[in-house]
Amino acid sequence: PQTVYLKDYTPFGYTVEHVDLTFRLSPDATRVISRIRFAPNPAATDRTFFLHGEELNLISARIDGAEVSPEVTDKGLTCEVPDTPFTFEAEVEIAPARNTALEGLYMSNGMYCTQCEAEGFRKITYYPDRPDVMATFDVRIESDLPVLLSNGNPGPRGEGHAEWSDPWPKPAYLFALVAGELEARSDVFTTRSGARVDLNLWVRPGDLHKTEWGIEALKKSMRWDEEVYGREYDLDVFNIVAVDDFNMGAMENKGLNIFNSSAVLASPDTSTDANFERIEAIIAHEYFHNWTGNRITCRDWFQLCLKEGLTVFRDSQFTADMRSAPVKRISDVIALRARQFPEDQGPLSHPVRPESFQEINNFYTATVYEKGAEVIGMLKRLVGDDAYSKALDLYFERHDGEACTIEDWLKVFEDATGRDLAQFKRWYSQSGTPRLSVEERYEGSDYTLTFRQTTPPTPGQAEKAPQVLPIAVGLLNPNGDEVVPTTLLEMTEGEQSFTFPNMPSKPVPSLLRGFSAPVVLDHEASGEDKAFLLAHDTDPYSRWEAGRSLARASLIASILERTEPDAAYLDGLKRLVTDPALDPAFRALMMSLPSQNELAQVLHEKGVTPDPDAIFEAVESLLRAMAERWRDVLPALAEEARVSAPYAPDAEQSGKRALGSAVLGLQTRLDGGAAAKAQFENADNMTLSLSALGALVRADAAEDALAAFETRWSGDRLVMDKWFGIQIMLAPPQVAPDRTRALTEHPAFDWTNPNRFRAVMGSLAGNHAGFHRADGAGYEILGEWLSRLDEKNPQTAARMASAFQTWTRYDDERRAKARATLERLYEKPGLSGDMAEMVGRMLG
Ligand code: HT7
Ligand code: ZN
Repeated sequence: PQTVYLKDYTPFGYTVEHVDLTFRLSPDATRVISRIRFAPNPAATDRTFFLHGEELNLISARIDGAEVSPEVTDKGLTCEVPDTPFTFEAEVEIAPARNTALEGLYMSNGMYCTQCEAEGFRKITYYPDRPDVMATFDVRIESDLPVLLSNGNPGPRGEGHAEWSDPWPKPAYLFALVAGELEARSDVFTTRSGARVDLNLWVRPGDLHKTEWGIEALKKSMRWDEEVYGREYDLDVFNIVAVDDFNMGAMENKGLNIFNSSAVLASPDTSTDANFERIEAIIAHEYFHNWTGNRITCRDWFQLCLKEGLTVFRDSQFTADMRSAPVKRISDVIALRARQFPEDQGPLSHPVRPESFQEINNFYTATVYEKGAEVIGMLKRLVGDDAYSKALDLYFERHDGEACTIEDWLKVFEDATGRDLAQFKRWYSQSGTPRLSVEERYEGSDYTLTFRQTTPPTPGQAEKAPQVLPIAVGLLNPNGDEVVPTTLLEMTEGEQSFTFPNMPSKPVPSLLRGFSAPVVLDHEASGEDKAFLLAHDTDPYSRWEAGRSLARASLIASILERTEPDAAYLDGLKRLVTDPALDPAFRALMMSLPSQNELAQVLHEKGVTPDPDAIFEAVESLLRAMAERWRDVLPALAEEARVSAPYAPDAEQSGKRALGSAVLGLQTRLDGGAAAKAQFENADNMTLSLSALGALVRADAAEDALAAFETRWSGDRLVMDKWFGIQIMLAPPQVAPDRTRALTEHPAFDWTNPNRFRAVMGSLAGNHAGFHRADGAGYEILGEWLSRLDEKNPQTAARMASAFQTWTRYDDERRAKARATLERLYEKPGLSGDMAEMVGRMLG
């Protein structure tokens, strides 16, 4: 595979004025007829006429009506062309029914659909398949299927054909087509300037009862983007389609979003509160792309964070507004530490804006998305809310209709605020997680904080320069009063001190409030200071982090020194968790412990080889101690968490159920599963049913419940994904690999469906001690299945291979077994480029 470099960017030699496409749909022989109007690009010097095209059967090609014979390779075609504007026409044949990679035009349960981001359009027809080539598209679809959809506004519809016209210039990756026997839930949205927009959520017959939440989420998103960002929708219709076979969550195609059914379909019977919240966020995310991604797109794929980081940031703001802002912030930090930190601290580390890649599909990562969003959050903190709004207005005004870069993005902030962002730009080019250490000094009445930042070397980047760190700090008096409210310190040096004068006594610092920068804070605060912050901090994130840090310390001590769980921490936490004045959702978050993966990373950083079994045991014994010590309050907490109103997936009810689920986990450690069994039998919604099932699986007492669940839900693919996943994810580690193997032999293990594959293999990878079982069985199973899936669907297989990204942390025996699995994969004849890049990077 070839490596592509950001520094080599050159514009395409031709602009595209307009594209006409005709599709004659047939599962094994779809004809695609294209008519593309090209003109020499005055901004380019290289006039090579190369059109991407892969897995296409070229039937004929014409330039200005005259037949031509282009030179065709397995990557595309080249051709002699005039040096004045011309029309290129091609007719190709493709086989959607044989497309198992789910890129380009493919079939899912008898329905045609497309996925063109990042480079799927080249599997539909010959085209300059790059995001900086933007054009208007007219599409005609010929098929007897009842529903025929494409981008833009609908044109004439006749017997066996439909036409669509998209007036907004777009890159090919936003092209979409859907055809099938579908039904819609429809609604109408009126924009704030009075335009009517028809909304449709299309699903397979039988799924209509799962569409209400999606349509409501869409309307909320449309209104929010008008109110908060001043962005209105710009077509007469907005279509969403649910598809069962999909490589990722969803896709923001112009006017025709395509969703993995797991990311849009919901009903109280079949979906958990977490599903409802995720769906609301993904619908918002894809909708927000209409401006941040579609109207303003990326110049090249190195700029992916331009649309993804910004759109994740916008969807987080939306969720914070719809639900609880502190709960959303803490959840985002948990997710960042679970997904992005391991990536940034291991062999797959790369900058938010990568400088090279072999396969762009491998860079739809937590770093580009979530760290990309954190970078925007820091920018907003540094310039302030008003300046952020001004800069965004300027961005939309200046760049509407363009394909942009991170330089364009930063320039609007520089122009709107007068700030120099040269140093800030390092957040886009330097990989790795900065570590921030702190020293306190109290002299006279001056209180001084001295910070030091260092970023460990990452692949290809040995030396790191200091980055701009916005550090939000508050100071508390020993009596618990806040003497200095949240203040933003702007750190730009490797080492920097900040003094607070006139402090009557030595305060307790509350550092990095709101997680104001995505760093690891190395602060050796005393146990008393942490307990004090747990009790008194006014910043919800810092309060949560104080508890988290006490839990981490207790767990590390019990792993390394075999100490008993920290009783003072458990008592402090108990006071907080039983405080009725606090939001139940926040209390549930306070009860969650650091993940086993995070503990492994902490040990690794301390120079200790993590033992997954010891980590598992330490977590279990802390939870047992918590259950014992809180025995007297658990019934009242369970009662407090009970919801008597009819089910609603709102923040209030979900918070209560989250608290109830955490409490049930503890109760199960005391009663062996009696309360969980009762909850399972009486549950009238999936949240309660699944939390009970999870508690039973963890207690190894779920046999009957799993059988009953399977009988009830065998006809619902999305629910069966939960059934497959939960019994592996929460299995006792020793049985997890064998259970995984047994489930791969279950008749419903349709492994070519990405959701089902992820439910099984992703859950094995998520069972830390199970995946890293000492005999290497976890590595072997995953390796075998990755190898098998790679032959059909390289994109999904390669993404899942990142489960191995931490393999070098562990002991010699585990390392040898993981290495052997990775080497076997790497040496497999015919391995995809996607997988070769991922495994190659992990082997180093
Ligand atoms: N922009 C979309 C990314 C995406 C994607 C990328 C590669 C291959 C398949 C894909 N499906 C969706 C989704 C998003 O971030 O909104
Ligand atoms: Zn996105």
